[in-house]
Amino acid sequence: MNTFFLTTPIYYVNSHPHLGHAYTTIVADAMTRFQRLMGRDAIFITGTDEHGDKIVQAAEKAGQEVGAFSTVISAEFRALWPQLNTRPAAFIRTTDPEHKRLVQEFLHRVHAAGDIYFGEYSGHYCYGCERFYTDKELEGGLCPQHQVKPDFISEKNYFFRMSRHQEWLTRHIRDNPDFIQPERYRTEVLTLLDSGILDDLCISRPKTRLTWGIELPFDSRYVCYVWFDALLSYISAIGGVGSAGYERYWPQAQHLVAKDILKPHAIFWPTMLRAGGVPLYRRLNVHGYWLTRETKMSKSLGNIVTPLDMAARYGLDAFRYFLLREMHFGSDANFSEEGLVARLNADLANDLGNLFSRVLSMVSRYCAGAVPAPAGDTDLESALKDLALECLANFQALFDAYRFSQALESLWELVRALNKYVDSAAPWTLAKKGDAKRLGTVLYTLLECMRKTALHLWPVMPEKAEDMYRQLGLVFQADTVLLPREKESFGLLNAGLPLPAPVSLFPRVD
Ligand code: ME8
Repeated sequence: MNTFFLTTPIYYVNSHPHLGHAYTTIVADAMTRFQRLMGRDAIFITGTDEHGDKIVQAAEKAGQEVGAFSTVISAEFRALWPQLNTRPAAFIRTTDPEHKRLVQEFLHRVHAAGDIYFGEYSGHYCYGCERFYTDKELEGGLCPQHQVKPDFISEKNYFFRMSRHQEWLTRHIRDNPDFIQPERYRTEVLTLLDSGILDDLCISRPKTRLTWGIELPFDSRYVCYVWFDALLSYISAIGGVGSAGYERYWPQAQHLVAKDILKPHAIFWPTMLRAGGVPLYRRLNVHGYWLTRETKMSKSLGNIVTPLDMAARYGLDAFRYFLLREMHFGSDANFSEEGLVARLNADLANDLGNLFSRVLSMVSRYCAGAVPAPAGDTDLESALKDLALECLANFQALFDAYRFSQALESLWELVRALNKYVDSAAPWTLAKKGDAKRLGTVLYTLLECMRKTALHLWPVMPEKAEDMYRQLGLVFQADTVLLPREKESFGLLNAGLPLPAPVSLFPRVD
């Protein structure tokens, strides 16, 4: 089946959505739109992660009951996505009853299969990370992530026999180079596995310490560890194991996360799936951090960028474009408003915006506002068309591989070539000479390449792409357009089509 299924992390409700969350969800949305244009039945899902100590503490700090607190923040995430023009097919909360049922069924299955045992454990527990640290892992006695002293806790708990899965998981990652991408994260996971330190995973918390969680089906004195609960949301969101949604989408499942949660996705999750008798996901895609002034953006550090402020100030699509263009998927990137404005002016106002306004105003002036008919290519057009097809083929291959920045760079190679072509073909001279045939060829070639450009930009800038289509006299219909043919042929734009009066698409920002 030609399906595509992508998940974002389900975000913790201990803090308000910020640029980091917006980036992952916008990437998921752009990728899903791209796959739809490639002809696939493509969806992405998102949601909120609501159980565990971290959320209880945030609710206490806010002076609210934890359930009510989670509902409010979860609703904030849910309301944000349409405002960023991202369209998840499902929004899952880990407090949803169907999700709880799935987690309990899954725990029951793994327990019955003998992969869960009861044992004593002591260690340094960091509430921020929701995990135990060994002496060796601490840095100067502090949690390496949060730089706080963990509590030393000793208690009886349930453990998942994760260590027994080390061998096949290592083999699976070795044999399937695509399983974890980009390569550096695959290497990181293999290095971790090769060091042979895969422990069993503590998957319970005694209710004496934490009640805000899903009760273990085989011991009502305990709730489930938040990660064992959260990861299963990827399956409950599509209806649970065996459902129609599961049959349709799970075989193509891909995950999208930042590097902070590489280990749970690369190690906990595949071993959980194997233990529960569920086929593994296909691919884990890992991106880097957005930094502000060289440090990771996070609520505790107080250097948050609010996505809606940026969208309101510079336009949503310009913001989406910036995020995908600026970050090389896999590496960290710096966020600054100066950087955003510079890109907006250079790429959007100058390169793309100028191309549209120059060409459209010439069509309006020289061709009575209708798409002219082409009449035979010269070497100039042949070279331009070769370049266009090459750029579009590159764009498609790179975008499909999550290399968004390079994909857009490739598309801009075309945009810049089109601007150069305007200069060298000089339609104004042809108009003055009364060479209607050549003028028709030049302007038609430009309009057709602009249509292709707009179409390829739709995943990243949906509203602007639709505006561009309107400017070209067309109505954008995502479900009827397929990208593959666009890198092979020209001429889908019909001559004679009347165009509306040109408007400025990307005004400069000062
Ligand atoms: O980890 N740069 O939730 P979370 C880039 N609930 N991306 C960032 C970012 C930054 N500075 N900050 C956050 C959790 N993100 C768990 C996930 S999944 C079963 C459970 C994005 O709210 C990025 O996608 O801490 C990162 O992986 C995620 O938010 C972490 O969100």
